Amino acid sequence: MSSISGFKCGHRIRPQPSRKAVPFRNRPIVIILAVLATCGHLFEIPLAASPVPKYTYRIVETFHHDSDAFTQGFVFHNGFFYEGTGRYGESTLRRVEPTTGKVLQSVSLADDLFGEGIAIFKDKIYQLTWRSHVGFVYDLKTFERIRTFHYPTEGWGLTHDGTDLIMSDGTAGLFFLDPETLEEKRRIRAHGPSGTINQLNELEWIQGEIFANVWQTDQIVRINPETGELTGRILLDGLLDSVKLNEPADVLNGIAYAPDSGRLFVTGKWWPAVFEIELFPKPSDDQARILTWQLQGDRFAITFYAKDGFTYWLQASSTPWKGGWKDLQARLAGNDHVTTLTVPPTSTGHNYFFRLAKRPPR
Ligand SMILES: [Ca+2]
Repeated sequence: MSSISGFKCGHRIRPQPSRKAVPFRNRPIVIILAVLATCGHLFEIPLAASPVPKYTYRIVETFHHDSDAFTQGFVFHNGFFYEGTGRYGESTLRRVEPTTGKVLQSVSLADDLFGEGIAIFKDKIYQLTWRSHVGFVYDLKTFERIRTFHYPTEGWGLTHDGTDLIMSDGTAGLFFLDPETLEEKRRIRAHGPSGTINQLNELEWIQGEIFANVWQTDQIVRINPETGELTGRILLDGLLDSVKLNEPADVLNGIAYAPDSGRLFVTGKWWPAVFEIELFPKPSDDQARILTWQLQGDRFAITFYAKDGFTYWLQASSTPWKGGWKDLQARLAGNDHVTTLTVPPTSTGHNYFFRLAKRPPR
C-alpha cells in the first residue's frame, strides 16, 4: 500500500474556501474521565492528560533582515517592525520597513550597555539591557529617551498583555511589571510535563498567551500567563534552510505579531531574513498528509506536511477508488514542516483528488 495520506483532504474541484488549519487555535488539554457502570459498580479510568501539542510551520513570505542586527527585541506596530539589538558597542533601537528591511529610524545605546527586549505600550517603547539592571523608555515617534528605570534581575525579553509589561530574565521566570511604576506585580514560572522551562528569551503576547523563544533552540514555547503552564511547542527547525548565509547566523530570537491581521513574524540574531510563518498542529500519526488545496488564480495550491527522511510523490486522480494516480511532482523530500506546491490544473489532467505516496505508481 503506497498511499500515505489518502485523499481525505481532497474534494472534487470547485472554487471554495480552503480547509486550512486555523493558526493559533487553542487546543484545549483534554482530560479524559471515563466512568463505566457495570453491574452496579463504578470503574474509573485514571485521569490522563494529553501530551502538550506540537506545532509545525509553513513559510508564508520571506523578508530581508539586517544580518548585522543581533536581534534581542522584535515587535510589529502600525505597519513597521521595531527592533532592539544587542552586543556591547553595537546596541540599538530601530524602526524597520518590513518589505525591504531598511532601517528608517535608529538610536544607539552607550557602548557599555547590551540592549535586550523591547515592548511598545501606549506610545512608548520600553527597552531592557542584559546585565546592567537598567531599562529605558522612549517616545514612540521621536525615539527620545524620556525615562530610565531599574530592575534587580538580568533583562532578556519583553512584551505586554495590554495591562502589564512582561519580562524574562533568562530563567523560567516571567515577571509582570506595572508600566507606570515599573515595579513587579507578580511572577510565574514556566513549566511543562518535564519540569521547569529555562532560558526564556524574546517574548510576544499572542491571543492571551505568552510566546517565548527558548535560548539556543529552534523552539518557541507557548505559556499560560496565569499558571506558567506550557500549552504548546512550536518547532521551527530548518527555518533558515531556504536562505543563503554569507556569514554565520546566531540563534532564533524574535517574535512579532500583528493582531489585526494575525500575521506572525520570526527572525534571529544576525539572521539575513525575517520569516512570516503560519502555524499548523504537527501531525503525529502520519508520515505525510495533504492539509489543504485550493485554486489560487489559475493554479492549484496544495499544502502538505511531510516527514523528514522520506521521499514522496504528489499524485492526482479523478477516480481514486479505481486507482489511476498520475504523478504531479516526483521525489519530494520531507522536511518535517508544511510546504505549498502550486500546479496548473492542466497538469493534473482534470484529476482532482490528491495524495502523497511513498512510491511512484506502478
Ligand atoms: Ca516580541
